[in-house]
Amino acid sequence: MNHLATHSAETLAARKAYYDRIGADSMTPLWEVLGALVPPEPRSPAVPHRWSYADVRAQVMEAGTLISAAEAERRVLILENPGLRGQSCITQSLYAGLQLILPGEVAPAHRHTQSALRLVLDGEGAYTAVNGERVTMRRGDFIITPAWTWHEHGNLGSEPVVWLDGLDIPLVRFLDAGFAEKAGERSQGVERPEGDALARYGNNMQPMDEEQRAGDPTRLFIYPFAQTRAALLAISHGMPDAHLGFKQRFVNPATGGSPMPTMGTFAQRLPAGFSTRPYRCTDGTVHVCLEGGGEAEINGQTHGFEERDVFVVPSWHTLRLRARADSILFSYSDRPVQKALGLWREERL
Ligand code: 1HN
Repeated sequence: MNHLATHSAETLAARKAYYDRIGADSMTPLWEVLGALVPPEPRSPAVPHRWSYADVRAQVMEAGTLISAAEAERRVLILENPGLRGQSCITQSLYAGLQLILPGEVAPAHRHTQSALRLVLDGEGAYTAVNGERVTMRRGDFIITPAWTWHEHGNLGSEPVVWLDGLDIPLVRFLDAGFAEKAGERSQGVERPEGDALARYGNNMQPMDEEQRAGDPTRLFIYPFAQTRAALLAISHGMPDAHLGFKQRFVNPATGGSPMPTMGTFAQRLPAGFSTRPYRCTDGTVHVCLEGGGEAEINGQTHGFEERDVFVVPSWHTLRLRARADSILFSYSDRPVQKALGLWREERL
């Protein structure tokens, strides 16, 4: 709409009457909404936000007194973006939640077309099982549940275990492409010993008779933090990238592509005292501080973060990170989707 034009009350009334009439036939004029439909640059309704782990932990523990993992199916507190309340979203395309499993509990097996990642934050003794293989969850481990794989969780230890779930729920919902199924039995059978997938797919080798296509999810479903951390430390010589520090993307080792087609995953080391130059990109990104702490300046507003805190940087918001101590951050976004569609952009300021 041309806001500079002045119109008589008569013209405006005639238009309004016309809009009402066509509205009754499920039509609406483009010229009233064109600017909002194709803005000059991304204007996300999502807002920057940080969740303090100390606060969330207390609240998820309280949930542990109110409902069992079995009754809840998954006992999770969703981290809802304050700009998108009621939509189970942390960005327009992504979901995040903190899941609690208490000693002796089982979260029963199911599968869905949504892909999931787990980032273990707190406690020891839990496992997750993916397609018949269990993996012990250790702090900082990054574990994947590819689309349509059976998965369940259990806690065989003596302490509560908490991890972050990252899923492509809002994206799949947007596409109306979601299916889900519950397993009849509570627990899937164990078909292979622990460590099988890591040995088979995580050692620069592949089985002779398996071909993976670009975009296929990884069969390596655990990226142990011990390895990620050692790799980040080993590359931390010389100058860090001015905008990213020492940052690596996780890959499906069979294809070089993202471990999951819908979510890109990253690990980053920032030496103590290091500040990144301002950076923005079109993929709204969820960050988790695994070690250290510092500050995220997002569009000029400062959000402090400590170990295990989660913060979200919406699309096209300018980010500067400052590390107070040697820090390791994990992050995830919808970057592979945007890249596949030719939409992804970044700007190094
Ligand atoms: C799910 O399957 C899990 O398996 C966690 O632990 C969170 C959120 C929405 C839909 C499915 C899990 C989920 C979820």
